[in-house]
Amino acid sequence: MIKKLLYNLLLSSSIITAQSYAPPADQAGSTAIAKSSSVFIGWATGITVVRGPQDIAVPNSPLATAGTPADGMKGGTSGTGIVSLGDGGSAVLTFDTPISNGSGFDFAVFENGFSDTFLELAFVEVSSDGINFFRFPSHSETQTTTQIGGFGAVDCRYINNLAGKYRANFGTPFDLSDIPDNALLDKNKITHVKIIDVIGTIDPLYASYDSFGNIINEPYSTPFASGGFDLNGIGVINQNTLGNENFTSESVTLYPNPASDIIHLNSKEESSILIYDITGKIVKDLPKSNYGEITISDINSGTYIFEVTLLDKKMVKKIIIN
Ligand SMILES: [Ca+2]
Ligand SMILES: [Ca+2]
Ligand SMILES: [Ca+2]
Repeated sequence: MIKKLLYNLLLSSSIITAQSYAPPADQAGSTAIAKSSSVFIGWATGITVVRGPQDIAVPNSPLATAGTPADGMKGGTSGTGIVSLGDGGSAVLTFDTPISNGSGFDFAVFENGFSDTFLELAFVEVSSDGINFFRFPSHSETQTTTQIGGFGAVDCRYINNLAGKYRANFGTPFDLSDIPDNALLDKNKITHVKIIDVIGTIDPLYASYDSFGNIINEPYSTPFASGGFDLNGIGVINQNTLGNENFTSESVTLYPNPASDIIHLNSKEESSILIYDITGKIVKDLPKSNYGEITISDINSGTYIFEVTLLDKKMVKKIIIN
């Protein structure tokens, strides 16, 4: 514990310039997840946006205007839409089927950065009641002595738990386990995710700070319609299907997870089942029948998506087979 504190102290001081975190998309050790990955089993179902000014330091600055709120939740479908938040602007995205804290990353945020170094960043907060929000502990190791200009470069290896760490079409993933436990937060029933633009100026008057008290230095100023964080969408990796009202009359559970050899299905109804691998390829196609258990001993170890259809409803669940 003390070691970790010391380590964090060292990281947050300007003496140490170690690049502590994952590198850009496509590089070894990156945590970036391609939008086309089949780990994404859902997308936000609603959004409200509060735009920030194009330049917070300019009196009566116009607000950012690029895109519409709906454009900021389309990551899964149209792919290219964005809503620009402006300096300090925010968006709250909602999820009809709650996000749950499954194994590893639980969701990923998409921005439209056009390169691995033009990175506009945002804080990420979650809520299970729409009222009490809890922020992912964020960290920026970027220097804070020279302002990064409007089209300046950020090294993503200095950045942790801030959305926008990766270029367009690669999600920055978040693991709900990183947020300290709190009685007002049910990590298995996340219904709201809030994205808050990091302003990026190093002027303490308007600066945004990470969880260690460091100013976060990123492209500033961005005094145009698309100023600030450009939200493209939030892809869901782990879902709380028990909260899915599609299944209130006939709730379905697949267990255990992780599993080996056999997975149990607790349904009295007939169902059909598709099992996809991580690339989206179907590895098992089981016709409609009454399944109490599914044999998986013939499937290689890895992460799979199970799609169970019964009574014309679909349930999708990520399962690790080992
Ligand atoms: Ca998790
Ligand atoms: Ca910004
Ligand atoms: Ca922007």
